[in-house]
Amino acid sequence: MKRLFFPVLCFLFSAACLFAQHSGTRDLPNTYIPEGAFNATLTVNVSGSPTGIVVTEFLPAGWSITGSLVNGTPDSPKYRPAPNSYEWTVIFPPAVTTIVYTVSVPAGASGFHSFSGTIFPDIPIGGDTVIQEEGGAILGDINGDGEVNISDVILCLRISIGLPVTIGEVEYTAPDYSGDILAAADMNGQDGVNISDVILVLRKSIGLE
Ligand SMILES: [Ca+2]
Ligand SMILES: [Ca+2]
Repeated sequence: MKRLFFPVLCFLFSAACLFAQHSGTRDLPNTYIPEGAFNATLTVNVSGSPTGIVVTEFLPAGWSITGSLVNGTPDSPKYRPAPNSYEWTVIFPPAVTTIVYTVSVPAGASGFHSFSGTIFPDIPIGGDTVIQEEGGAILGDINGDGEVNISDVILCLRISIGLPVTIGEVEYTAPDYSGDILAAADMNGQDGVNISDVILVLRKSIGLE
């Protein structure tokens, strides 16, 4: 039993290190302009005193990063074309590490687009994920009447469980519906339309988002 003590202690110690995770939040503007540019901010809370952290952001196809500041200093991320992503390696990161990057939007962009990212190895970056075209449809306004209310919640719920929806006397059916409907219903820009999106539409309809 005594002989087991040391390995068990080692295991618990390394497990504690594994679970001491970094976390990150993305801040995006609400809207973009095709052929325009905007700044996005990543705030990473660094756990412990690592030698370095690696932060990767995945951008919509055709969108690019034209410059970035890491803790206020210009820094060029490593670009990977497939998937369209940018990677920063920050050596001896401060406890709160900030990455501000400038995004160039392609001319043909329209509708909603989503961002995602990770802190190595696979910690997802939270915060804002979706950005929409300025003057475009409202996220969550599935029937396109200009507001997000209980009708949209019901439509989102029906889409999330694959039921047909009728909007403006046109019936749309699973799984295709229409691109605009799915884009407006996919509130968090990930994993298609599911119960998480229904909750987000509900929250928006009562002014909580
Ligand atoms: Ca609506
Ligand atoms: Ca979703």
